[in-house]
Amino acid sequence: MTTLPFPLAEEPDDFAKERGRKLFAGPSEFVKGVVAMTGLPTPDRLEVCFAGRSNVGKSSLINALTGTKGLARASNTPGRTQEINFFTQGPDLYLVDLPGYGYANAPVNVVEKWQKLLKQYLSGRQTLRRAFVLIDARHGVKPVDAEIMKLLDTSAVTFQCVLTKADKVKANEREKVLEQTRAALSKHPAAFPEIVLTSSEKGDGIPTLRSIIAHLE
Ligand SMILES: Nc1nc2c(ncn2[C@@H]2O[C@H](COP(=O)(O)OP(=O)(O)OP(=O)(O)O)[C@@H](O)[C@H]2O)c(=O)[nH]1
Ligand SMILES: [Mg+2]
Repeated sequence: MTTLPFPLAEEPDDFAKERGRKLFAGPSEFVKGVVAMTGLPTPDRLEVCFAGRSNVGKSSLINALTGTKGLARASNTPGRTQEINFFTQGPDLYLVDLPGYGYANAPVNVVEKWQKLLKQYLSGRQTLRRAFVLIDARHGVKPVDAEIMKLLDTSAVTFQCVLTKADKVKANEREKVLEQTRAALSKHPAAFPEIVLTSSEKGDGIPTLRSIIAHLE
């Protein structure tokens, strides 16, 4: 039997799951939205960020992880989250909601400004332990996603692929997307070798992702 590269992350055992649950049982709060590196909060705790195309479900995932509806604004209007938004999770963690990329109607100067800020953030944030790159489980890795992964390869941080909206795909479609995603990830040295399948709507994969975050050091 051959082992597939980039397997789906397994469900954590009870102990690991409990650690994740505990971390996210604490309060979460919006800290600030940032448009320039100078505005970043003091890097005094561990940090993880969520990147992905507009509408992929970044804000919804943060809401699901924290169990706080409406903490990160989720909407039907792509491109709504324009700033780097910082949230605390308990006293020791920042969750960072990055602006969505690949928004077709964004003016060129806006895109350039955003890319510059993202680059600076990803390469210059010492406390950033992992970047989660969200990919729509219906669509797989698009060229804009591959661009971001390339950028992550050159920054110091490991990225992990999270498939979103699992509730919207049938099993056979899911396998196809997984295959495509694995092929795309295998081109990126900074990719963490496990994929997390999630549904913010149904809660699939949320305890797993909580546990992954709780075990980062
Ligand atoms: N069915 C389903 N819908 C979801 C899921 N996650 C997000 N959505 C929907 O997808 C849309 C976009 O979600 P957001 O969380 O706002 O996406 P985003 O990535 O933060 O978007 P931007 O901030 O514009 O970059 C919303 O209508 C959500 O309700 C999911 O797991 N399942
Ligand atoms: Mg958002």
